[in-house]
Amino acid sequence: MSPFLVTRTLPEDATDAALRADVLHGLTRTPKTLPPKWFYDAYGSELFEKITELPEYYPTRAEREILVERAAEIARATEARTLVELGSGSSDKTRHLLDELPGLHTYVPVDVSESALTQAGQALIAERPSLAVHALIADFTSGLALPGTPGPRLVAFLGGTIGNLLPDERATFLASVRSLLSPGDALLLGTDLVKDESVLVAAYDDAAEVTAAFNKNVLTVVNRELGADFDPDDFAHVALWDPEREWIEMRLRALAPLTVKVPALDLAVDFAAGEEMRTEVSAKFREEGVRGELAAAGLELTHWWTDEEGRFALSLSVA
Ligand code: AVJ
Repeated sequence: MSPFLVTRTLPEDATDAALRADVLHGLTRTPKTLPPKWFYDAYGSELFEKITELPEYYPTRAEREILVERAAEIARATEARTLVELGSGSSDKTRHLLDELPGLHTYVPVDVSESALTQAGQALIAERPSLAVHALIADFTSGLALPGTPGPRLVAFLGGTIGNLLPDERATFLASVRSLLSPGDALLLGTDLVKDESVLVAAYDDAAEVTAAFNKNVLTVVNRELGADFDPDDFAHVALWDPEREWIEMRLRALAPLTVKVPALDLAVDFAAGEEMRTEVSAKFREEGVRGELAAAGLELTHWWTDEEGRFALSLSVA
């Protein structure tokens, strides 16, 4: 049986320090913001799994359709011996890829969640005893170092999560991914595409209100971790399409004037009635935009695949 290694490059207390910094910064600026990465505690991750099964939330199904359809082609184009997956979570969709990569030697899932990594890693090892798994507990948005595994390497960043980054953050992120790649290596990137506003808004404001619960869960996370006294019922879920910037924004709107205390930060924050706090940006893309952002980071787009309905794209690019 091949080894299952876990390397932590993230200090144990990094998460706590980052949450404090994000909440302090986000609640004291105008307009107020909280970054989307804090949605994903155990309950938030469960809610996200539910979102992926909603009739309105098409991205997960569309991306899986492309992966199933194109996995063999991706394997032929890359001949990858190492698959690095950024934000691997449960490594669910990755299985389609793993099954089609006959020469694969090592799988490197990268995530901030140690529990997700160990669970997914153990399961994979059991299914594929010849595969080496080297999990990295790391924040892939800040300076990643990869283990010395055999090339060619394929770095996968799926789910459309790149859309959670603002344009300047995307540029920094893509440049840092580029710096990990040697000649012959490739990046497989999942991007949700611009489409009809009603389809986009419904995907982020579903009838069963699962996304509303997911959005409000960030308040529960801040309550638990920093002793804050947010009442989720004081806020309404808002999802809107910004046609200039071509992104969906999720916000929480205060239903009445209120003051929230955050004891761990020695902070009291006032909300005006109707005040909206931004909790997520989910950018939607076009082929030319993706090609341009990749090129700006020194990556050349070589393949562009969409689902049958043209809702979502996977792109392959090389250094
Ligand atoms: C996991 C970041 C791709 O932006 O669509 C789902 C998260 N937010 N519903 C997305 C999300 C609201 C999702 N990503």
